[in-house]
Amino acid sequence: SEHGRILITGAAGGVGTFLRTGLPEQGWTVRGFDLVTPPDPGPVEWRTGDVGDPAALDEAMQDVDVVIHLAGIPVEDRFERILKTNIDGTYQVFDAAVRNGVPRVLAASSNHAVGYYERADFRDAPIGVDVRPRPDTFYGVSKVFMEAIGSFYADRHGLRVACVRIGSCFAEPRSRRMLDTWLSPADGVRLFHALATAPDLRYEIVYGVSANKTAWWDMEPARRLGFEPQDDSDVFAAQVEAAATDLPDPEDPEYKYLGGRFTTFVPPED
Ligand code: 15L
Repeated sequence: SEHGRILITGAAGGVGTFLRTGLPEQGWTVRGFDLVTPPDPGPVEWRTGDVGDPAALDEAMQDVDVVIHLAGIPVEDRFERILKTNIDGTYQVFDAAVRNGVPRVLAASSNHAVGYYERADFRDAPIGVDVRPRPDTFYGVSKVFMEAIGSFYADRHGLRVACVRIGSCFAEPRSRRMLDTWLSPADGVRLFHALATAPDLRYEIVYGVSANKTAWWDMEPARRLGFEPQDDSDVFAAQVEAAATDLPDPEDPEYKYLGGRFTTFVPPED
């Protein structure tokens, strides 16, 4: 294909499904990797496997130009489970990329790596990508680890790495908070396509949100790498407001913190 082959880990998941659907139209050959094959894989190659299995990753990474690493538990969970799937799994993916000569890894970090920052402190200027991490969950801690190993492998091995602190990537914003944090599926495809092709990428952390009127995250680092968001959550504002069952109380964690209610989540018992 025009650009080459992208391997997407976690390709059966929410963001994975948006990307494996949209990236072929941008000129990529897409190979999906996940624990399961979805009923509707679409125009992609597929490998079934676990990110904890180095041999499965070695096989999946043959003839791959870019890895998009999405596989992982997407919400808060017990530390042992986050450790295995998100922390060790992310190590395995980065290590397999270097071992197999894949030059570029784009990894799905999250707003929850910095979820304890307070909106009230960023009224005058958006929050930058270089602030100290302030994870709001063990899940967020695993994303800080992802950003750290990405930096280490970029410096040590010359791997080209972008870590995307994704906001809320769903078909539509599902809550008032998501009017700020929404990344439309189409903008998600645009963002990962830009990062996959940016010639000068060495190591970057970027935020991943659409051109929302109420967003308060610095999008310049992503724009410098070629991302031009086209969507604005504003078109859903009336619908979201009509469906809301609470008031936008600035002291409610949902509105106070960048990570919203993740700041109050307690990992589930077995
Ligand atoms: C995330 O990191 C989660 O994976 C996703 O399910 C959303 O909850 C999103 O953040 C968010 O902050 O809205």
